[in-house]
This record gives sequence, structure tokens and C-alpha cells, in this order.
Amino acid sequence: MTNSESRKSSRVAYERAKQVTPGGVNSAARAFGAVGGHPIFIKHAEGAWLTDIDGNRYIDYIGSWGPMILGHQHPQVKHAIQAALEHGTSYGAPTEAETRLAELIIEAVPSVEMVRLVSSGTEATLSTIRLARGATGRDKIVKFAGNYHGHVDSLLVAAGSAAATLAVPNSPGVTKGTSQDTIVLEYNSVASLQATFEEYPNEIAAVILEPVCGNMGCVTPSAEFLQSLRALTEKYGALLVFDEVMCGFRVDQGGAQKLFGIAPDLTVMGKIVGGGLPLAAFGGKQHIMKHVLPAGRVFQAGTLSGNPLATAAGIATLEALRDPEVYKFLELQSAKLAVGLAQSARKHGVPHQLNRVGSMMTLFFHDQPITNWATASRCDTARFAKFFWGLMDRGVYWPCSQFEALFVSLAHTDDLIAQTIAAADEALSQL
Ligand code: HOZ
Repeated sequence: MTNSESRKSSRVAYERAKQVTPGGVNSAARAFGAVGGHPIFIKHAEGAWLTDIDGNRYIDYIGSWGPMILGHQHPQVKHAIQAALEHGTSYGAPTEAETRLAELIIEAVPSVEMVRLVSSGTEATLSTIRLARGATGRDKIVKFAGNYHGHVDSLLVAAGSAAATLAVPNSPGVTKGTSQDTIVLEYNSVASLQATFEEYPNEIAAVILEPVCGNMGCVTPSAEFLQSLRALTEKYGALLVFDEVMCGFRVDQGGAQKLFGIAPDLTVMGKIVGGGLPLAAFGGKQHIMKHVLPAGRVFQAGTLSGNPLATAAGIATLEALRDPEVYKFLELQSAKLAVGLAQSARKHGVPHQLNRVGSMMTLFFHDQPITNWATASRCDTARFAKFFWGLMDRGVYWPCSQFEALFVSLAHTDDLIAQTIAAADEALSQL
């Protein structure tokens, strides 16, 4: 058992950080803002374990918010980064490794024929939106409440993740002008999608969504919703954009589009594709991607794009993921965890829903199905916070918000899953 006293160095580090960094963190999602207390400061990560600066050890279910699908310090990834480091850290000029990573992405992700590498998911999304508008000559973008696409101004409307957690779904600083062409609909609502296309038949450039949503907790699309998205965008000449930053290479080697058999026009990728280093990508059909500068005229550039260390980590990770056993193992471990969590919640009479796709999942504190932001936002967040600290005290590092998914990695052995279920059982018994 740990407790707040055993996290004293983190508390001191947090107070110090707050003097020089807004809220003491470099990304709002890390602030523990919805669960109270202070974040733990990390010293070391290995396999499925995190060690904080007080020396406490935690089984990690965040995995850097998704990238660490192979576990921390996976030997292949580590060696690839070390080997790349021998040749320098940044050139601002092309390398063959960038082409190799693009080839691996194209090989894995069914709809992607051409790729541009960038440095973060936000950058990939904003470039994709600009491309969709440039390629179609239209302005309007449809997005779904509770979906989060990075901190792109025009998409910070009814946004999920930290925006939902910290109650700023529409951020101050986003002008009316910037967001006036953003239409927000409810996830999984075919009727509102249909009505929107009927209202704006020639104005919608793209519909963007997380095809497995992780940013309002894990929420899955219905088959009807996915089919309507594809059929309606095709009918009205809009582009379908899958934001697979979280679910790409996660729910399947080919992402949600492979799992569900729906081909989007453009795909946004991040997290796993960079193997834990700052790298993201966007890609799609050649005739659309060829609008990107310098092949076309839609501006896109970046000094650190395709950075050699990040590219090496991405290649090593995607190569490891070519082994189909990886996804079988992730499914097995994740199913065990999900069953264990749900059984404990039932045993202790805690109203809950367990949503899961492969190694992404959320235990929601609500008794009704969670299918969109309207239902997710009704969850008992106070109860979640108590559960969260119950797990932390028992050495399990869980997403610090009801509106985030957890991630299982290859390093989550049977033993660790069993320890986690035991910790969750105790925590649930005390709610
Ligand atoms: N996109 C991550 C999961 N919602 C959060 C990462 C962050 O904002 O720091």
C-alpha cells in the first residue's frame, strides 16, 4: 500500500513545477485535475512498471497515453534509438528511414497509400483538416461531441480528453471565426448526421471522428453509424477522416479501419506510430495526399518532421507489431482484465459499464450503456476519483479521468493482470 505521505517528493516537485509551468504540468491531461491531489512525478519506466521519484512502483495502464504498446524500454525499440543516435539527432533533410516508416504504415493501414510524417497528433490533425478543406474547396467540418483531436483551434469545440475532464470543452481563445465552420454532432447518431448533410449538401469538407473513441472514455461506434458515415460522405462528396491517433496500431495492426472494414479517405496517426518518441503522421489516398506541398499547394512543413530518433523508434515498433501473436496476446490479457473488473464491480454492487475494444477499455461508473458524450458525461465522476486513488494506493497507475481509456501492453503478464484485479476488487469494495 502507498498513501499520500509516501508520495511526498512528488508533492514537493509539483509545488516547485507550479512556480514555473502553468498548473505544474506540460499537458493538462496529466494534472489529476478531476481526481484531486497532485500528479506523481516519474523517475523510471520499464516493461509495465512506472517508478515515481519517491520510489513507489505502479503497474502502468496509461503507457504514455497509448504509445507504449510493447511496454516501456522494449529492447528492439531501445536498440533502434541507440543505433540512430550514433548518426546524429536531427538533419532537417530527408532520410531513407522516413520512407521505410511510410512503407510500414502503408503496408499495415488499408486505406493509406501515401503518408506525411509530423511531430504530434495535434499537428497531424490540423494538417489533415487543412488538406481536407484544400482538396475539396469546402469549409465545414463535422466532428462529434466528446471526441478529441488534439488542441486544434477549429476542433476545440465540445472536445473530449482533458478539455472534458477540466470542463473547458470550448476553450477560451478559440474565436467564433475559427469555430464557425465546425458542426458538432452526437457520436453514434445516424439521424443527426443525415440531417446535417441534407442541410449543407455542398459545404462539408470532412467528417472527422475517433473510430474507436478513447477521449470520453472508451466508446465504440455502432455498425450502422460507421456504414452511414461512409455512405453519406461519399454521397455528398465530403471526405471521411479517421483520427486513429489512439486506436491506430492498437485495436488491430491496421487500426479500427481494418477491424471494422471501413476505409476512410484520410487517416490521422500518432502515439504508437512514433514508438514513444514525438512522431505522428497523416495519410490517405494518393489523389488527396498529392494536394500536400510540395506535390500540391496545401501548405505543410516542420523542422523536426521525420526526426531520425523518432523514426527509428516508430520503425522498430511497427516491425514488432507485424507479429500476429501480439494482438492475440493483447486481446487475451485485456479480456481477462475486463472480465475481472466487471465481476468485482458486480460483486460489490457498483453500477458500472465496461466498454472495450482490444487493449483499450474504460470502466464507467454508470448503469446505462455509454454510447456518446451525453451518456458518458452522466457518469459518477466522484466515485471514479475514489476508485482512482484506491488503485493508486495499491500500486496501479490508472487514467486520472473517467473520460480517458486505459491501455494494456505486451508487458502486462498474467501475474500483473491478476494483481490489478485484486487491487481493483479492494478499491471497489470501499466505494
Ligand atoms: N491524448 C491523450 C489522451 N486523451 C492525452 C495526452 C495529453 O493530452 O497529454
